Amino acid sequence: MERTLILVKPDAMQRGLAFEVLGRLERRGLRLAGLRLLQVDEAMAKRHYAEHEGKPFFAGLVDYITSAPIIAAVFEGTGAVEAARQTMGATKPTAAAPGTIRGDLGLEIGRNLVHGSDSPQNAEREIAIFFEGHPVIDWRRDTDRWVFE
Ligand code: IDP
Ligand code: MG
Repeated sequence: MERTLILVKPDAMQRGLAFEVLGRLERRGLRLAGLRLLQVDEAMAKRHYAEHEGKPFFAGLVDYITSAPIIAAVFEGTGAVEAARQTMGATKPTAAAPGTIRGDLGLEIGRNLVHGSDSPQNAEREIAIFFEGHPVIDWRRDTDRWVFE
């Protein structure tokens, strides 16, 4: 089953939207397999966002993601990466479709509430960063057959 790494970013934590974000992904049908509340430090932020190192927004991005505790979650399901990104909406909230997390709840690109992996390969890389030494649980829901064909 495909897995994706979701982060509830500090703005969503500060605004009391953590379970609004997670709930939308859960209601989509994705199965929660891992969950952590943690404070990201600079080293972890730089490792996670390595592809953006050198870009003008990189320093601000590291400040943002380290500014408050976050929730890291692993969700799994058919096409989990694409499904989660669709439910999240476009990176820039004012370009994100209504009905998406970012389109309904955000305005600014640097305050866009949620992270989701952009490929199954990156999901595995990111899960290794955020769940090293922490359980990701392999389980079956009784309702799986009503969600997965
Ligand atoms: P994604 O989160 O939709 O995958 P990426 O392009 O991977 O988008 O960028 C990672 C994060 O960096 C974004 O979610 C956003 O928080 C931040 N970011 C991206 N571009 C900008 C920018 O132009 N200004 C400020 N922050 C940005
Ligand atoms: Mg990205």
